[in-house]
Amino acid sequence: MKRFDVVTLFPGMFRGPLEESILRRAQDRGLIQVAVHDLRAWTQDRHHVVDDTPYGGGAGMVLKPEPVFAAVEALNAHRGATVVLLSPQGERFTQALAAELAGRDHLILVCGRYEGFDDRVALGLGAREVSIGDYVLTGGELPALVVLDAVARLVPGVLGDADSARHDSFATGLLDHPQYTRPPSFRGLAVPEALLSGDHGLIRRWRRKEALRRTLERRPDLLARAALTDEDRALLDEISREAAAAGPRAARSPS
Ligand code: JCZ
Repeated sequence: MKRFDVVTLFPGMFRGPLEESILRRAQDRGLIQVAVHDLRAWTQDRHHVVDDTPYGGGAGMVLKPEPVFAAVEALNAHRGATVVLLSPQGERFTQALAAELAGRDHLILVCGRYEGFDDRVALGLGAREVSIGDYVLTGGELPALVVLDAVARLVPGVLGDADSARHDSFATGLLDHPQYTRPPSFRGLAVPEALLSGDHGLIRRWRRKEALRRTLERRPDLLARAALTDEDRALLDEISREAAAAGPRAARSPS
């Protein structure tokens, strides 16, 4: 059983996502345990104050360290948890980090608000600061859900056979190949012939080639790091020869 504790000023933001679909089923089956805690429960004063003005002046408010320490220390009485603070200043969340966190028994995800945490929180709690991407959100709640979802689906048994049989895009290092389902022609657009051929060797090769093509076009950064086979290099050669033959202005889009 993997345990997730979430500390937030807005517990209501977690209800929907945790009560649907795969995360709901994983909890029902006892594969993961998720508890969402209101940070205000760890304040001591009558008005449950969690924020204060920043030293040095300026706009906005900073989360006070005391309630965050009290929450994490209460939830981590046995000292074995990995503490994650969601913050735009954190290390980038990747599939590799999701896999690393999936190996831990207990994660405490702490969601910031306002201008973020007092900087002594990360150091004092030995916490990892994590960012889900280079855009600014209103708080750490949606990032915490992203991390929880990405980690939970890696816990053995959480994905059904149908889901887990499927190779993961970022685990293989390439984007996925295009997918199609019925009908074979839709609004004048045909399903690629190879997929209708019933020839499994042809289908496998077509999929690998289209995965490489997409990755080359959309995420050349991923392609540069991917472990490519000799066949992959031959397929990429085909792709660049096709592109050259089609002419410099030919793009694979309707425009
Ligand atoms: C607290 N604003 C915590 C994280 N990747 C990412 N983008 N934005 C955040 C984030 C924003 C926040 C807080 C106040 C995380």
